[in-house]
Amino acid sequence: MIKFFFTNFLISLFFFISTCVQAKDISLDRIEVYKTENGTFTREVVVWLKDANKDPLKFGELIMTADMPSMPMAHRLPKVKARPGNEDGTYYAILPFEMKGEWAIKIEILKPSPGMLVKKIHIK
Ligand SMILES: [Cu+2]
Repeated sequence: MIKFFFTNFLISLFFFISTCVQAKDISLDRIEVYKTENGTFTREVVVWLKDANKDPLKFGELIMTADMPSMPMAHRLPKVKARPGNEDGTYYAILPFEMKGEWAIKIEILKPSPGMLVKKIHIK
């Protein structure tokens, strides 16, 4: 009887964990753009990501890039792997924007579940 309950518990736990991992609702809580020492329009982009439970997204793997909505195909920024910051849920990437104006930041989530977030920002 105990074994039966234990097995049942393990099965429920497994389903609970797998549902959590597969949840796709990772959200962008905040984005900040900081000047750097390199190129005129090179900026450090910091994002605050939240998981499905609205907690800071830990152990995420993501790639960031950007383009200008007003100039399709004109720019080809590299795809930069973001590094996690000290604060939970923060990820950093340095992007070499090429001019002033409105840019769309594309955040491609690789882990915990694939997804794409896009946020428009202004480079001054
Ligand atoms: Cu442009």
